[in-house]
Amino acid sequence: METDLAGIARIDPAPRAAGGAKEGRPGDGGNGAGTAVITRTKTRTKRPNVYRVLLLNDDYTPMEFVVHVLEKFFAKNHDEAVRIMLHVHQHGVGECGVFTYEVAETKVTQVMDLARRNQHPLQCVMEKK
Ligand code: TYC
Repeated sequence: METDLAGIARIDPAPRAAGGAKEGRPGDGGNGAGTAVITRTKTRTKRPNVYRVLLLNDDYTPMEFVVHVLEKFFAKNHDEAVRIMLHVHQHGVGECGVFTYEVAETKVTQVMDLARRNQHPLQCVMEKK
């Protein structure tokens, strides 16, 4: 038996019965092909596409505002929010979390909206992991 790329098993033609009967399985059209499709039982494990949401440093956004953003939209406790904010402040960029595409997009929009409404230049971006 061979297996093609789609994982569909092919059952090779059954040997003719002794005596040389022409027909194969019932319903195979009588051409002797003897094909069948079996369903896959093995689970295909594909990891979902995930995206990192990142904060970028700038010179003007107040530290307290960034901490607030991390608590409000990324469910960080105060100590963790301060740690991430300081990481961004010192290294230029830092990760707020990892999400599926739609959730990451929503987080970015929420952060950018709040920053704009408060006239801070804070930038939040997403990148495929
Ligand atoms: N660098 C800013 C300051 O000194 C603080 C800051 C931290 C801004 C993180 C943005 O993503 C940021 N006020």
